Amino acid sequence: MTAVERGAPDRTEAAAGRRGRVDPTTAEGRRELWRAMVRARAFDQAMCAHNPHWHEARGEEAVVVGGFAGLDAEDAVAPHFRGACAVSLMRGEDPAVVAAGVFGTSGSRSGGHWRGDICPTPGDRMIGMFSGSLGTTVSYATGAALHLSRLGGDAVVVCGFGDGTANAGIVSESLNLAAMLSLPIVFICQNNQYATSLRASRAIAGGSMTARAAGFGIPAVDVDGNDVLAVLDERDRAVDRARRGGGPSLLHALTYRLGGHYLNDPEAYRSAEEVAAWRARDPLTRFADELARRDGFSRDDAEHELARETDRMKDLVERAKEEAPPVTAVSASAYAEDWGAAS
Ligand SMILES: Cc1ncc(C[n+]2csc(CCOP(=O)(O)OP(=O)(O)O)c2C)c(N)n1
Ligand SMILES: [Mg+2]
Repeated sequence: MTAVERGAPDRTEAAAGRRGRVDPTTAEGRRELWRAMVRARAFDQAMCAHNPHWHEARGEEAVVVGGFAGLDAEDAVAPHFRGACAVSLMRGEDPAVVAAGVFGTSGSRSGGHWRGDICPTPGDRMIGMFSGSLGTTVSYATGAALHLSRLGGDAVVVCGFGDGTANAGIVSESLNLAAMLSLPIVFICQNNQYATSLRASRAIAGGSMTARAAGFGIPAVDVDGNDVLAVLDERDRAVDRARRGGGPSLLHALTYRLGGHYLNDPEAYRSAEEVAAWRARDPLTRFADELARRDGFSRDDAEHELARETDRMKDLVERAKEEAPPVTAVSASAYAEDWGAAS
């Protein structure tokens, strides 16, 4: 039985004639994706320079950008924590505000009351990591999809989670609910092949997340997670299905974490050769080569753009770090105004 048969509003009509907002068949669309990847890498590397606790997403930009580009403002997003700042930037957030949210300084959306530490402040229709408990975000995203399905219209949710997070029980509960209620949600498993030091190949029973999704009756595909165009293509297909009332889909995007789990990770669990082999498949280099071939965009231009953007991000991240909120701000919204008088 479909959601429409259960009495939910018919999404088919609302979705008629809709297309993704980034058109990768045009040079302009491809450049837009490239710029988003550059911003993702630049912000991430700027954070590495200023935040010793940072969990970098270097190497995973194709999943993040292809997975979350070109959505509408009405769509909700719930990215995996690694790479979530890039999604915030794609939603139009000012990088200085994203950085302030990570440091919990005065320029943040919360005015310094909330600190992201390794991920951005939640934003408009952006579900963040409210707790450090992995998998909870997937359930919030599923709840958001339930809400959107009841509103009518054709808005969807795109929700990312890591290969380690895939094993949290709440992820299975969420997949089950999404399938049973035919919710408008696209799940993206961002498989960077490790959960801290544990290899995904030794952790995911049933072969892969694609196989697991099939068990829930959710259409699922494996996609090359280092190819931004391939990810976007499958993501668009899945979004289109959700907009038309076809329910959830899952993309399993195989990629690789080029950096450690966090900055000072000794990485004793993998070899330098393995990392080097994947560095040769760096999604930015790969896409720059594609742009050179298809659009005459030179490799020099690509490198300059990345260097310039990284310098810009380093400056603004450094400034954000220094803007400490006033000490009085710490308790400003912790107590009722008359707390002092009442005691
Ligand atoms: C429920 C829960 N279990 C364990 C942890 C500790 N932890 C933090 S990051 C992480 C690895 C997560 O792996 P994955 O989902 O693949 O994301 P990645 O770090 O590879 O991006 C773990 C186990 C946690 N935060 N929450
Ligand atoms: Mg992982």
